[in-house]
Amino acid sequence: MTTQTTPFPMQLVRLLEGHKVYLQTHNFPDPDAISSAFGLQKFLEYYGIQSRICYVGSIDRFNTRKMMEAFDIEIFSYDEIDDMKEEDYIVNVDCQKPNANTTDLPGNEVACVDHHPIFVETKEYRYQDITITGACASIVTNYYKTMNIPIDCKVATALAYGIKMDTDDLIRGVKQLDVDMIAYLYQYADWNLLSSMYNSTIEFHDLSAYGAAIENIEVFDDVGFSYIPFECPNSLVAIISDFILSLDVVDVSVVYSVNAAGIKFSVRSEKYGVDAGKLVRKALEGYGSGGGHAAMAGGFVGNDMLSRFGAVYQDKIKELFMAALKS
Ligand SMILES: [Mn+2]
Repeated sequence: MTTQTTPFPMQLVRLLEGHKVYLQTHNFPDPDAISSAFGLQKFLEYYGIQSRICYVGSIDRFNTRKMMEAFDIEIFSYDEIDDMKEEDYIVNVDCQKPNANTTDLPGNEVACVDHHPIFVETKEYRYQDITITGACASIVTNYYKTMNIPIDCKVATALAYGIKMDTDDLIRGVKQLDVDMIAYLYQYADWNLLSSMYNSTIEFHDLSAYGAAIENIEVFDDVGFSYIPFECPNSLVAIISDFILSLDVVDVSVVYSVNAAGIKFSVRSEKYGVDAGKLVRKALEGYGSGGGHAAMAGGFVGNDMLSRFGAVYQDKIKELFMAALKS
């Protein structure tokens, strides 16, 4: 006797059928989060399920905003949504609840499609596809391949962009699935459109943040610390952390910006044995929150806790990270 099993992605379709669906990305969504949600939205649409993509925070990068236009993506800030009800279904995309970067919205989080490690506190989802890959967009691409359904050119291009961005062009945290999915998308995507996404990626006013980071850099062993002492978008802090990591003498970078609400951290590691996610979590324990992948992670310390850092917060931050590295 053979048993007929429902292919995994179809279980998500069945779960969502008949419900009002929101696809919620992590706060301040990046290209991987947006492309994954967009890919999933079109996948569900193929099976007759309508959904809205939403996020909390802002879309503060030029290249991320450029995606909306290039790929015809419609995405809503939660501020623009006033009719979400408790019975509405939410799919967490490129994030998990409860995590500091995933705001708890009124709807019911029934499903999760993500590539971040599972936290102890991760909520039980009715549908949970958490696969450790370089990009969440790879998981979503695989849904099309598994079900062998057509993929629109703009969707394919957006997914390829998400994979390329989150894996730093297939070198950061990359897994076989990422490489396979880029190969799969190649035939459907518009590679000229994709390459145009790489033109003009730095905005003129970003230069002041780069300038501050260069001025404030200090290197201890192979750990590069730097900070931007003024308001700076989260995504730019992340890009500057990548930039500091690219220095020959730096294998672990800790970059933070001082914003109105507190200090936002972006941590990178290319050092064997140093897991960026665990490092930031440990360093900020008791002060704030942090987490992420082995290669890239983020953290936050709110203003209420800042007083405990003393007059020279830069020194305390160095001390916390160096201690966490040594333990
Ligand atoms: Mn991602």
